[in-house]
Amino acid sequence: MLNNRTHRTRVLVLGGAAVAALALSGCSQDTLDQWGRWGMPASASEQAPWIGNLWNGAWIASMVIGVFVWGLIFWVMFRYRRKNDKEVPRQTRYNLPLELLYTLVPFLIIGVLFFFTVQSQDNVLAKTPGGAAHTVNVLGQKWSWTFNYMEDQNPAVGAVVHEGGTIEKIPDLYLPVNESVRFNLTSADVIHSFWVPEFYFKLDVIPGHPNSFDVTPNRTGTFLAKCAELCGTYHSAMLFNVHVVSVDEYNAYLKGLLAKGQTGELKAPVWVNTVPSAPAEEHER
Ligand SMILES: [Cu+2]
Repeated sequence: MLNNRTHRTRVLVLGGAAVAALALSGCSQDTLDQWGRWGMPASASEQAPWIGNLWNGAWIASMVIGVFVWGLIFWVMFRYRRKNDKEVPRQTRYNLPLELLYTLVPFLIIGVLFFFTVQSQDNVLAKTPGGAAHTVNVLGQKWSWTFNYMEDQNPAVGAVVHEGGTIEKIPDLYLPVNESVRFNLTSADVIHSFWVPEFYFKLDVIPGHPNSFDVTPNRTGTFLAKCAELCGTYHSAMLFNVHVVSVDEYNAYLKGLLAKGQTGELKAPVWVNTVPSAPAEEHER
């Protein structure tokens, strides 16, 4: 009997391990790394760990509580299952200390999560002491983005330059690595949301209510960013590419915009009139 059971357990464990190995061998290292971050992309900013740690911590706390609660449920199910028709347990019962405990413990859990949420929020919204090294004024518009690089104080560029996206052409946003950037977000029409997933950060772009935040990109690369607020018919077209590059490449790119005559700050979208009347399907991404 015991041997049989041991044998069955061994078969189950080996079978489970084989299935797990097969499932995992289909994953690339990237996918495995992403599992380690509970689904988050690899971060690319100095501020991202505040959100990353909050995300990981919340998942771990949820798992611990989940396993504990599932354990209690199954323990009660088996321990107090009906064993015969004569003995029925008392159907009404209370336990004051236990009831106080399960009322207070959730408040404690919420309190801990609240503390870490506020702490992370304060840190990702903190402004760079003495001001950020660069300023980008972002205009959200139906249905693209305009980026104004306020680089008139930057000797390497010496001017305000801009790039405006259209619904046909996704705009590029260049950022210098390891330098702080202040983003000022304004909207020309409806509420959009500025979201670079690798920065673990998004902020609403609200008409009549300028929002701003500072971020320091710390990993070079090209990241696909987007509008994270369902803002209208062509919301799905509101993508933009973020290129985090060296300071030299950043300055060179801005000088390229300067050479093309894209100077001054674009405060109103001139692109709105270019929205085509084509069916929405053609623009789904
Ligand atoms: Cu939008």
